[in-house]
Amino acid sequence: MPAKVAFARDVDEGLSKEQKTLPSRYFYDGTGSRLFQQIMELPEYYLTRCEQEVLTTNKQAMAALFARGSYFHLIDLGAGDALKTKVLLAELTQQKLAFDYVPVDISGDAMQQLSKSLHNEIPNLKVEAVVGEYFQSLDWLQENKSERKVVLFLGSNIGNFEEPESIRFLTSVRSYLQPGDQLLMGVDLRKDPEMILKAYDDASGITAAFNLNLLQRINKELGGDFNVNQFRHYAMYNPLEGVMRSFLISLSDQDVHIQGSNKTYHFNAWEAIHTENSHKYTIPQIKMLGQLCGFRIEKVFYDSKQLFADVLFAVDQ
Ligand code: AVI
Repeated sequence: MPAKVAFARDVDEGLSKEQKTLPSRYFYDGTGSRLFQQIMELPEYYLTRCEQEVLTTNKQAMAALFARGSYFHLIDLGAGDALKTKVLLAELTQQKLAFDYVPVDISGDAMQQLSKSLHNEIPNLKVEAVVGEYFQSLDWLQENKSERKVVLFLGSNIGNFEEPESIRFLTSVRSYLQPGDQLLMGVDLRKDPEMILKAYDDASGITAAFNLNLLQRINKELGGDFNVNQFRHYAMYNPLEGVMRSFLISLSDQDVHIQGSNKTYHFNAWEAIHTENSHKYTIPQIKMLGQLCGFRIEKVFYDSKQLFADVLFAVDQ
Protein backbone atom coordinates (compact mmCIF):
# COMPACT_ATOMS: atom_id res chain seq x y z
CA MET A 1 0.00 0.00 0.00
CA PRO A 2 1.44 3.47 -0.89
CA ALA A 3 2.64 5.39 2.18
CA LYS A 4 0.16 8.23 1.66
CA VAL A 5 -2.82 5.87 1.49
CA ALA A 6 -1.73 4.19 4.73
CA PHE A 7 -1.29 7.63 6.36
CA ALA A 8 -4.80 8.71 5.26
CA ARG A 9 -6.29 5.44 6.48
CA ASP A 10 -4.52 5.60 9.87
CA VAL A 11 -5.50 9.26 10.42
CA ASP A 12 -9.13 8.53 9.55
CA GLU A 13 -9.17 5.48 11.81
CA GLY A 14 -7.65 7.41 14.74
CA LEU A 15 -9.87 10.48 14.43
CA SER A 16 -13.03 8.36 14.05
CA LYS A 17 -12.54 6.69 17.44
CA GLU A 18 -14.54 7.63 20.52
CA GLN A 19 -11.20 8.58 22.14
CA LYS A 20 -9.24 10.13 19.28
CA THR A 21 -5.69 8.99 18.55
CA LEU A 22 -2.97 9.61 15.96
CA PRO A 23 0.02 7.26 15.66
CA SER A 24 3.33 8.77 16.79
CA ARG A 25 5.22 7.13 13.89
CA TYR A 26 3.82 9.92 11.68
CA PHE A 27 5.73 12.60 13.65
CA TYR A 28 8.78 12.12 11.45
CA ASP A 29 8.31 14.05 8.20
CA GLY A 30 11.15 16.46 7.28
CA THR A 31 10.06 19.11 9.80
CA GLY A 32 9.31 16.52 12.50
CA SER A 33 12.72 14.88 12.07
CA ARG A 34 14.42 18.28 12.37
CA LEU A 35 12.39 19.07 15.51
CA PHE A 36 13.33 15.70 16.98
CA GLN A 37 17.02 16.55 16.37
CA GLN A 38 16.41 19.72 18.41
CA ILE A 39 14.63 17.74 21.14
CA MET A 40 17.68 15.53 21.50
CA GLU A 41 19.76 18.62 22.26
CA LEU A 42 17.36 20.09 24.82
CA PRO A 43 18.68 20.44 28.39
CA GLU A 44 15.53 18.66 29.64
CA TYR A 45 15.75 15.69 27.25
CA TYR A 46 18.26 13.62 29.23
CA LEU A 47 17.75 10.39 27.25
CA THR A 48 20.14 11.08 24.36
CA ARG A 49 22.97 12.41 26.54
CA CYS A 50 22.63 9.47 28.93
CA GLU A 51 22.76 6.92 26.12
CA GLN A 52 25.70 8.72 24.55
CA GLU A 53 27.48 8.37 27.90
CA VAL A 54 26.56 4.66 28.14
CA LEU A 55 27.99 4.00 24.68
CA THR A 56 31.10 6.15 25.12
CA THR A 57 31.98 4.61 28.48
CA ASN A 58 31.27 1.03 27.46
CA LYS A 59 32.23 0.92 23.78
CA GLN A 60 35.27 -1.30 24.39
CA ALA A 61 33.31 -3.78 26.50
CA MET A 62 30.52 -3.81 23.90
CA ALA A 63 32.95 -4.39 21.04
CA ALA A 64 34.49 -7.27 23.00
CA LEU A 65 31.06 -8.86 23.45
CA PHE A 66 30.13 -8.40 19.76
CA ALA A 67 33.43 -9.91 18.57
CA ARG A 68 32.93 -13.63 18.11
CA GLY A 69 35.56 -14.20 15.47
CA SER A 70 33.12 -14.16 12.56
CA TYR A 71 31.83 -11.52 10.14
CA PHE A 72 28.57 -9.89 11.26
CA HIS A 73 25.96 -7.38 10.11
CA LEU A 74 25.38 -4.50 12.54
CA ILE A 75 21.74 -3.58 11.95
CA ASP A 76 20.63 -0.25 13.41
CA LEU A 77 16.82 -0.04 13.63
CA GLY A 78 15.66 3.60 13.60
CA ALA A 79 19.22 4.86 12.97
CA GLY A 80 18.34 8.55 12.27
CA ASP A 81 21.59 10.54 12.19
CA ALA A 82 23.30 7.65 14.04
CA LEU A 83 25.21 10.12 16.18
CA LYS A 84 25.30 7.62 19.04
CA THR A 85 26.03 4.62 16.85
CA LYS A 86 29.03 6.42 15.37
CA VAL A 87 30.74 6.06 18.76
CA LEU A 88 30.40 2.28 18.42
CA LEU A 89 31.25 2.23 14.71
CA ALA A 90 34.51 4.08 15.37
CA GLU A 91 35.43 1.62 18.12
CA LEU A 92 34.54 -1.50 16.10
CA THR A 93 36.53 -0.18 13.15
CA GLN A 94 39.50 0.67 15.33
CA GLN A 95 39.45 -2.85 16.78
CA LYS A 96 39.37 -4.15 13.17
CA LEU A 97 36.24 -6.24 13.68
CA ALA A 98 34.86 -7.71 10.45
CA PHE A 99 31.36 -6.27 9.99
CA ASP A 100 29.15 -4.15 7.78
CA TYR A 101 26.64 -1.53 8.90
CA VAL A 102 22.93 -1.63 7.95
CA PRO A 103 21.14 1.51 9.20
CA VAL A 104 17.35 1.34 8.85
CA ASP A 105 15.10 4.39 9.10
CA ILE A 106 11.71 5.61 7.96
CA SER A 107 13.32 8.82 6.64
CA GLY A 108 14.95 8.51 3.21
CA ASP A 109 16.63 11.92 3.67
CA ALA A 110 18.21 10.81 6.94
CA MET A 111 19.57 7.62 5.32
CA GLN A 112 21.08 9.55 2.40
CA GLN A 113 22.78 12.03 4.71
CA LEU A 114 24.02 9.27 6.97
CA SER A 115 25.52 7.26 4.09
CA LYS A 116 27.30 10.42 2.91
CA SER A 117 28.63 11.38 6.33
CA LEU A 118 29.84 7.85 7.06
CA HIS A 119 31.61 7.74 3.70
CA ASN A 120 33.58 10.83 4.79
CA GLU A 121 34.12 9.89 8.42
CA ILE A 122 34.80 6.13 8.18
CA PRO A 123 35.65 5.61 4.47
CA ASN A 124 36.38 1.88 4.78
CA LEU A 125 33.07 1.04 6.44
CA LYS A 126 30.66 -0.96 4.28
CA VAL A 127 27.22 0.66 4.59
CA GLU A 128 23.92 -0.63 3.20
CA ALA A 129 21.17 1.81 4.24
CA VAL A 130 17.55 0.58 4.22
CA VAL A 131 14.58 2.99 4.09
CA GLY A 132 11.45 1.65 5.77
CA GLU A 133 9.42 1.23 8.91
CA TYR A 134 10.62 -1.14 11.62
CA PHE A 135 8.34 -3.94 10.57
CA GLN A 136 9.44 -3.60 6.92
CA SER A 137 13.06 -3.78 8.01
CA LEU A 138 12.37 -7.26 9.29
CA ASP A 139 12.30 -8.35 5.62
CA TRP A 140 15.99 -7.52 5.46
CA LEU A 141 16.62 -9.68 8.52
CA GLN A 142 14.71 -12.52 6.91
CA GLU A 143 16.61 -12.33 3.62
CA ASN A 144 19.91 -12.51 5.47
CA LYS A 145 18.81 -15.00 8.08
CA SER A 146 21.82 -17.31 7.94
CA GLU A 147 24.45 -14.60 8.53
CA ARG A 148 25.51 -13.45 12.00
CA LYS A 149 23.79 -10.33 13.24
CA VAL A 150 24.00 -7.76 15.99
CA VAL A 151 20.79 -5.72 16.05
CA LEU A 152 20.78 -2.24 17.62
CA PHE A 153 17.50 -0.80 18.81
CA LEU A 154 18.69 2.30 20.62
CA GLY A 155 17.22 5.57 21.86
CA SER A 156 14.32 4.10 23.85
CA ASN A 157 12.45 3.55 20.59
CA ILE A 158 10.92 0.41 22.12
CA GLY A 159 9.18 2.75 24.59
CA ASN A 160 6.94 4.17 21.85
CA PHE A 161 5.27 0.79 21.30
CA GLU A 162 2.21 -0.33 23.23
CA GLU A 163 3.09 -3.44 25.24
CA PRO A 164 1.49 -6.03 22.89
CA GLU A 165 3.17 -4.33 19.93
CA SER A 166 6.57 -4.40 21.64
CA ILE A 167 6.15 -8.13 22.29
CA ARG A 168 5.11 -8.74 18.68
CA PHE A 169 8.01 -6.70 17.37
CA LEU A 170 10.71 -8.27 19.55
CA THR A 171 9.31 -11.75 18.88
CA SER A 172 9.56 -11.10 15.13
CA VAL A 173 13.11 -9.78 15.48
CA ARG A 174 13.97 -12.89 17.50
CA SER A 175 12.47 -15.19 14.85
CA TYR A 176 15.03 -13.92 12.30
CA LEU A 177 18.00 -14.34 14.63
CA GLN A 178 20.10 -17.43 15.34
CA PRO A 179 21.95 -18.58 18.43
CA GLY A 180 25.04 -16.38 18.69
CA ASP A 181 23.22 -13.27 17.42
CA GLN A 182 22.65 -10.34 19.77
CA LEU A 183 20.31 -7.40 20.35
CA LEU A 184 21.43 -4.19 22.06
CA MET A 185 18.34 -2.26 23.17
CA GLY A 186 18.20 1.23 24.73
CA VAL A 187 15.62 1.66 27.49
CA ASP A 188 14.68 4.67 29.56
CA LEU A 189 14.50 3.73 33.24
CA ARG A 190 11.94 4.78 35.84
CA LYS A 191 13.04 7.86 37.76
CA ASP A 192 11.81 11.11 39.34
CA PRO A 193 8.47 11.77 37.58
CA GLU A 194 9.24 15.51 37.47
CA MET A 195 12.37 14.86 35.45
CA ILE A 196 10.46 12.69 32.98
CA LEU A 197 7.65 15.22 32.65
CA LYS A 198 10.07 18.08 31.87
CA ALA A 199 11.75 16.00 29.17
CA TYR A 200 8.40 15.84 27.32
CA ASP A 201 7.21 19.35 28.10
CA ASP A 202 10.32 21.50 27.70
CA ALA A 203 10.41 25.18 28.58
CA SER A 204 11.28 26.31 25.05
CA GLY A 205 8.26 24.57 23.51
CA ILE A 206 10.16 22.40 21.00
CA THR A 207 8.30 19.24 22.06
CA ALA A 208 5.00 21.10 21.73
CA ALA A 209 5.97 22.13 18.18
CA PHE A 210 6.99 18.51 17.44
CA ASN A 211 3.60 17.23 18.58
CA LEU A 212 1.62 19.98 16.78
CA ASN A 213 3.58 19.39 13.58
CA LEU A 214 1.56 16.20 13.14
CA LEU A 215 -1.50 18.37 12.43
CA GLN A 216 0.54 20.50 10.00
CA ARG A 217 1.63 17.31 8.25
CA ILE A 218 -2.00 16.22 7.89
CA ASN A 219 -2.81 19.65 6.43
CA LYS A 220 0.09 19.44 3.96
CA GLU A 221 -0.13 15.82 2.87
CA LEU A 222 -3.81 15.00 3.25
CA GLY A 223 -5.42 18.38 2.59
CA GLY A 224 -6.58 18.94 6.17
CA ASP A 225 -7.71 22.32 7.47
CA PHE A 226 -6.56 22.04 11.09
CA ASN A 227 -6.11 25.44 12.72
CA VAL A 228 -3.01 24.49 14.66
CA ASN A 229 -3.41 27.48 17.00
CA GLN A 230 -6.63 25.91 18.23
CA PHE A 231 -4.72 22.92 19.69
CA ARG A 232 -2.27 22.68 22.59
CA HIS A 233 0.38 20.15 23.52
CA TYR A 234 -0.29 18.40 26.84
CA ALA A 235 1.99 15.79 28.43
CA MET A 236 1.43 13.71 31.55
CA TYR A 237 3.36 10.95 33.27
CA ASN A 238 1.70 8.10 35.14
CA PRO A 239 4.24 6.74 37.66
CA LEU A 240 2.11 3.66 38.40
CA GLU A 241 2.28 2.49 34.80
CA GLY A 242 5.61 4.13 33.95
CA VAL A 243 4.07 5.72 30.87
CA MET A 244 4.55 9.23 29.57
CA ARG A 245 1.56 10.16 27.42
CA SER A 246 1.32 13.08 25.00
CA PHE A 247 -1.86 14.65 23.74
CA LEU A 248 -3.11 17.46 21.52
CA ILE A 249 -5.98 19.27 23.23
CA SER A 250 -8.65 21.05 21.22
CA LEU A 251 -9.03 24.60 22.63
CA SER A 252 -12.52 25.11 21.18
CA ASP A 253 -15.54 23.40 19.71
CA GLN A 254 -14.43 22.98 16.09
CA ASP A 255 -14.77 20.99 12.86
CA VAL A 256 -11.82 19.88 10.78
CA HIS A 257 -12.17 18.68 7.20
CA ILE A 258 -9.62 16.34 5.61
CA GLN A 259 -9.78 16.05 1.81
CA GLY A 260 -7.78 12.80 1.86
CA SER A 261 -10.60 11.01 3.63
CA ASN A 262 -13.32 13.39 2.41
CA LYS A 263 -14.63 13.63 5.97
CA THR A 264 -15.23 16.25 8.63
CA TYR A 265 -14.22 15.47 12.22
CA HIS A 266 -15.74 17.26 15.18
CA PHE A 267 -13.69 18.25 18.21
CA ASN A 268 -15.34 19.34 21.43
CA ALA A 269 -13.62 22.04 23.46
CA TRP A 270 -10.94 20.34 25.64
CA GLU A 271 -11.22 17.06 23.77
CA ALA A 272 -7.88 15.23 23.52
CA ILE A 273 -6.11 13.43 20.69
CA HIS A 274 -3.69 10.89 22.16
CA THR A 275 -0.53 11.07 20.05
CA GLU A 276 2.27 9.23 21.88
CA ASN A 277 3.26 6.83 24.63
CA SER A 278 6.83 6.72 25.95
CA HIS A 279 7.29 3.79 28.33
CA LYS A 280 9.78 3.85 31.18
CA TYR A 281 11.01 0.52 32.53
CA THR A 282 12.65 -1.29 35.40
CA ILE A 283 15.34 -3.86 34.60
CA PRO A 284 13.19 -6.76 35.91
CA GLN A 285 10.46 -5.66 33.45
CA ILE A 286 12.97 -5.62 30.62
CA LYS A 287 14.25 -9.03 31.65
CA MET A 288 10.69 -10.37 31.53
CA LEU A 289 9.94 -8.70 28.18
CA GLY A 290 13.12 -10.25 26.76
CA GLN A 291 12.23 -13.68 28.13
CA LEU A 292 8.74 -13.51 26.65
CA CYS A 293 10.29 -12.87 23.23
CA GLY A 294 13.10 -15.44 23.42
CA PHE A 295 16.00 -13.27 24.61
CA ARG A 296 18.29 -13.60 27.63
CA ILE A 297 20.08 -10.61 29.19
CA GLU A 298 23.83 -10.91 28.62
CA LYS A 299 24.80 -7.58 30.17
CA VAL A 300 23.24 -4.28 31.25
CA PHE A 301 25.20 -1.06 30.65
CA TYR A 302 24.18 2.08 32.58
CA ASP A 303 25.09 5.75 32.58
CA SER A 304 26.68 7.10 35.78
CA LYS A 305 23.29 8.22 37.22
CA GLN A 306 21.47 5.02 36.15
CA LEU A 307 18.81 7.01 34.33
CA PHE A 308 19.12 4.99 31.13
CA ALA A 309 20.32 1.52 30.16
CA ASP A 310 21.52 -0.27 27.06
CA VAL A 311 20.65 -3.92 27.53
CA LEU A 312 22.57 -6.55 25.59
CA PHE A 313 20.41 -9.58 24.86
CA ALA A 314 21.71 -12.93 23.73
CA VAL A 315 19.78 -15.42 21.64
CA ASP A 316 19.78 -18.93 23.00
CA GLN A 317 19.08 -22.25 21.27
C1 AVI B 1 11.80 8.52 19.52
N1 AVI B 1 11.31 8.40 20.89
C2 AVI B 1 12.11 7.42 21.64
C3 AVI B 1 11.15 9.68 21.59
C4 AVI B 1 10.67 9.44 23.04
O1 AVI B 1 11.37 9.85 23.95
O2 AVI B 1 9.62 8.81 23.23
C5 AVI B 1 10.18 10.58 20.86
C6 AVI B 1 9.87 11.83 21.62
N2 AVI B 1 8.67 12.30 21.86
C7 AVI B 1 8.73 13.42 22.53
N3 AVI B 1 10.00 13.69 22.78
C8 AVI B 1 10.73 12.72 22.18
